[in-house]
Amino acid sequence: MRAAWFEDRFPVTGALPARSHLRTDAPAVSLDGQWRFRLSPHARAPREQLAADHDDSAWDRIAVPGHWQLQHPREFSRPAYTNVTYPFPLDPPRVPEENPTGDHRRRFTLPPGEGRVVLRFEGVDSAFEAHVDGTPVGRSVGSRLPVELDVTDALDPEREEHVLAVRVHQWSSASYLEDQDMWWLSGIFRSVTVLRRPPRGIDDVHVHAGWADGTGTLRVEVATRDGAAARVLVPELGLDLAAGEEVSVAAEPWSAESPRLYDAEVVTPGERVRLRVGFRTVAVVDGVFTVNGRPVTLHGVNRHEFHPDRGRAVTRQDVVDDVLLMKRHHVDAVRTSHYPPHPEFLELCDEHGLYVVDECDLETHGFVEVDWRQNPSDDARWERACVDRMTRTVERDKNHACVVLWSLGNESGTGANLSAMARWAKDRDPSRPLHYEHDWNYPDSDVHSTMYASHEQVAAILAGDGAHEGKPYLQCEYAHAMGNGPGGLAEYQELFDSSDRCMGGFVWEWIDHGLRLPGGGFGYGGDFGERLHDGNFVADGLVLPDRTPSPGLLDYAHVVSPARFSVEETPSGDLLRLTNRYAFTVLLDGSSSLRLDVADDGGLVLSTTAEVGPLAPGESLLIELPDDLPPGRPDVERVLTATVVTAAASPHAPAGHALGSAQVVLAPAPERAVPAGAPLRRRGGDLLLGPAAFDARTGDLLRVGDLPVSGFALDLWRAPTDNDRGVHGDRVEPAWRALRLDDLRTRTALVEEGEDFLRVAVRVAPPGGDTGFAATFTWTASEDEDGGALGLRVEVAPERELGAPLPRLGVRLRLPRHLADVAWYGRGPGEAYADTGLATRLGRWSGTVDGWQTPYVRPQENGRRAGVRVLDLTGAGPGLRVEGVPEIGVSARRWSTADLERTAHAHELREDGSVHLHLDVAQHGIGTGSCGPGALPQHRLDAAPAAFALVLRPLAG
Ligand code: IPT
Repeated sequence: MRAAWFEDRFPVTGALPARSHLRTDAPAVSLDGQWRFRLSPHARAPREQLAADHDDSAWDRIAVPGHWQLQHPREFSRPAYTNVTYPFPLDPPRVPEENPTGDHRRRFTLPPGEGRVVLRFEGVDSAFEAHVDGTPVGRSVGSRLPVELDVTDALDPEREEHVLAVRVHQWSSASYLEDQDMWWLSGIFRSVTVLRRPPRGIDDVHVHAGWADGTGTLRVEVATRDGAAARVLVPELGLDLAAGEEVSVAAEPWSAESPRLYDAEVVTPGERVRLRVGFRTVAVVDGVFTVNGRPVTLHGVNRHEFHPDRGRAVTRQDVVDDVLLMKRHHVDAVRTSHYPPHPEFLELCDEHGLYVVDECDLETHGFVEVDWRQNPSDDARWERACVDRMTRTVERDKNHACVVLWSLGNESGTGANLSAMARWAKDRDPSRPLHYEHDWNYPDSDVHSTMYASHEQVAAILAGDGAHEGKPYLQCEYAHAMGNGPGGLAEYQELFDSSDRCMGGFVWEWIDHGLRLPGGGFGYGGDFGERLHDGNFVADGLVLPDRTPSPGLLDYAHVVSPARFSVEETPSGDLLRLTNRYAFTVLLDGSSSLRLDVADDGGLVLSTTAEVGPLAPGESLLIELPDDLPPGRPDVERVLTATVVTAAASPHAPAGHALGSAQVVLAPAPERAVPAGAPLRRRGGDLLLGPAAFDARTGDLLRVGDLPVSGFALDLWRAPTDNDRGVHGDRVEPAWRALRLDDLRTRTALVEEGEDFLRVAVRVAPPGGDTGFAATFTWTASEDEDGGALGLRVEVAPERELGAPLPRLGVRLRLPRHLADVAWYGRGPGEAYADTGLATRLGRWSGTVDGWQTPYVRPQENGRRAGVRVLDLTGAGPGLRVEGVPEIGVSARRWSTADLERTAHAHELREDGSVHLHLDVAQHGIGTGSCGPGALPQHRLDAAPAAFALVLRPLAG
């Protein structure tokens, strides 16, 4: 069979030369809205459907921009997710017969005025041909790249309303170049516009705006029509220049910290284009990445475009939401993984201040599965297609101050076509360094970039392993934010900050791509009937699918906050040191101030603003304690919280926004005594000890006060997190499964009735083996007016070396469901594990059991509150107080660990009528093993003899 047009390696016809995305006063008509739509399972849909007068009145309606899989899912065309594997045979450039094809039709009227008529498509996935009034006007590929077609000659002068028919094929040669880790979703998913191109108008603009030593330089090249002359106006700077003329001018620089923009216009007799100019210079100097002459560390995220209902058809509001959320959380850089974003995203990054690594729409990752045979990156027949993609990326986005690097693409192996792209980009735009990660000789990259390098590897690189020394070092992806986590952020940041040669990193990734399921909740790979898929690997963001910040985002915000604190030991005790991590911005100069709060057992005793500052970029100061601090008391824990807060509102946050915060314990809590002294008594088959009752035969805890308790047991398991599972990284779950830690059985070895204690010894072990754990629970109690208190000492020891860390070390119990409310003094308000929860603070918090759950798209261990000194569980009935000795980790949920583990989606978790309370002295760290290193050695929970204690008290209902 003859190849179809879209199986040509470079099938683009009729496209106008690529140019910038411009704001112009030339008339235009948006074609966004409802179109007619008909889907066919193959590419051979009747050609008549493209004819001007074809009757489409019975067709479906479809929203453009949009994906058809999300609006008209059919058995043969539904959302499908693969990470690396192509969902079709590797037979480049040919594609299978099964090629869903959507015909899209609508009527349109012309924008007023004279001049050529151009159709601009901002993004069509993956190949399309367009017909105007029945005449073919062009074909294109390049899903996340714009294309313009001149349709003037096709317009039927007899018609008042013209007819546009667009046939879109899901699969094409281009699909081989678009193997990004995301949903396969097709259609006209970005805007379509009809443009009038006025005579003597402006074809393109190229802004060159640099900045050094207080002076901006500006030159704007303008391509005009019909030989028109162009002027460049920057009223605020009093500039009125000819196109191409270069000036030096005293201007404020642009940076992500201070995104100063100047409104400008380019004017010809036929057209006026509005620009926003940011003066800035980026350069690599002696292996250091600099902006306006200063070394800059990027605190970045990888951003896919995503919305749970609309897929990659994001609205301006979605884009605004992302930018503001990022800024609020101190993210200052975005890698547009792995394609140029919605064009307005870059306008917003200019305006609000985000450094952008603008990545070309190229990924051929799936060829790795055939040892990179036939990889398009290294086959000359694909060169034109590759270079065309780079051209369209650079031409579209070249005028944005925010774009500080170009990236050739992602995970496309190595090859000559990448070099051709790099040559083209360097030639066209020498002002920006280039990035490419996957050729580890870095012939085409100005930066030494890695993905998911462990802390150890990063340390080795920064210590100067000799390789690529002239290039700044960047982790273009790290800290895989899948499910609970990522852990290890603080340690990465410490490394990044240790060397100017490090230009920072980009967390993978910004948002969970969970698609809303018809019945509610968010779905992932496999939920739409795909046979080939990569499950929930698509849900690996710092925000949940609905953009709720996950605990990982709060941690990241803490770690990359510009006001950074460290604890310093001094002769007068531990103090906090504040460092200004901005590159340009002065702290504590009136635009921000340092607030100090002192709390005793969580109760505020002093709140004051420190009279310190200003603090220049890079400088630090030791924070002294306020003079008017009331004397401490030996029976309370005293904590200082220092926070740098803004004085004025910004577009992304109200006044008082924290630029960084930290705590230091000024006086530790006194040691908490484990209650003792109350006699053990027998009543019937029960043993009574202080407020508690036990089963005399089994030693099981039955009641604390009036509160029934069941299922008390040693608790060593957790529902594995995505990072425990480690699909693409250091996994710990297989070892846990091999040890059968998820299936432990208990034998009660001893129930010892002491005079004032009850001791229960158990052996806990998995089936099939001869190794287990010995645990002893020693219960003691005190009696006093308010009902007394029950103490528990736990001693646990593995019988042998396990060869793996333990998931958790603690106890669990089941409580009645009325215990719906929680109030605690400990770290909060959010969840925390050994290497996460960096943003949590010691304080008094309250909430609910339901609110304690973090709805990770795939259920897994979550919601643990750490450092809990005291917790009250209350509701309509008797309550329970839990005290740590001195502190404990707590989770409470309405389902068991087993249910949490076996449920596939967050919305499918069902309460089982109890509150399951888990109290642990430690859990294994979280790490980022879903793609990268597991928990660092210092965050491992090694199985070794351990002891801990806690206190339970009844609370009146
Ligand atoms: C890396 C990809 O670049 C990225 O697109 C994403 O897939 C990420 O991993 C994991 O979510 S490739 C990885 C297998 C090293």
